[in-house]
Amino acid sequence: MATMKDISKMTGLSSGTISRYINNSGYVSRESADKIQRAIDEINYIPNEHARVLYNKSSNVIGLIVPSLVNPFFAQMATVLEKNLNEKGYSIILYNTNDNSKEEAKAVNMLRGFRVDGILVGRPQNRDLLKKVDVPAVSFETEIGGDVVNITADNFLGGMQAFNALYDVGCRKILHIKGPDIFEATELRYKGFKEASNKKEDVLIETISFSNDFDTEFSVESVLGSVDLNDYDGIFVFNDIAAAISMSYITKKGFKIPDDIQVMGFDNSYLCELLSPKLSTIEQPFDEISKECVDTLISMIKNEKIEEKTIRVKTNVVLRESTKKL
Ligand code: XLF
Repeated sequence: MATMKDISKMTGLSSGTISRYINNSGYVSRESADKIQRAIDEINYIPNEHARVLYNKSSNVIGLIVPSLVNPFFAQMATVLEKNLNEKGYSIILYNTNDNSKEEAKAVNMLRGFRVDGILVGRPQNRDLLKKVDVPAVSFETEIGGDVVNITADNFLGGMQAFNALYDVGCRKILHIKGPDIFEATELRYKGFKEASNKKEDVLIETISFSNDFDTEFSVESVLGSVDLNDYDGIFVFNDIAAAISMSYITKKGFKIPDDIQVMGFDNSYLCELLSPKLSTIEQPFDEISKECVDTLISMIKNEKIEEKTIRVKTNVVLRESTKKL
């Protein structure tokens, strides 16, 4: 493996000059810079990142922990976050935990070992560990406490919007397929949905739960098998991927969407446009959430004062084909 010494030999320049060029940490003449770069290209030199981190006291790397990569919401969030971080000069190390709290704890500790400048974690579970983590940390969607900032869609508002949207298109017997109890976001969606439904007297509401988010072994029969779909004219599902699974089940059972049953998801992931009929949903604005996460984390890294510990981003109703036209 090529080293700085090799570059020094090839260029006749001191290791101090070469180190300043590589770490971008001081003056190097144009002529020396060109010589060094030519040598780097010739021997395919890759800087030792560990040495660079020690030298610069910063890695310009952010640890990004997501609970799922099969759920399009988190895949899309990871994509947007990476793009926004790259634009600010940061790279990422990505961990997927499959909603496993032990894997999440392992990821947090590994990232600290890699000396990342900050951690972004989606739907976290290890509150105590994250509260005492010694690098700036931002959670997207779960309240952690301590110095960890929480940036989230306004899930309570989203739940209310989902109910009102279904009510406005005529649904009066609505089933809510709720997310697992351990997800703070979906509990809030449920509470918002309930609160909005309490304001109407001519509507019947029922709730069942998925015990986990979608994984590749997921069996929809085990959740919806006991439901008599004839009892409902509308279904609000806690996220888009679960809505997609529910839609295929409803169609297989011979019901037409939206004529017999109208369906509303949550996320506004890319999946909505790919389904047939296209899924009406509540939008969690990816770009805005990601931008807030990145700007806040970078401010924390720069030791700037953070005024708000929770930032809620407004959700929006997006009507497509799985609900009737008004
Ligand atoms: O944690 C919630 C549940 O699922 C998250 O925001 C999601 O909506 C992503 O699909």
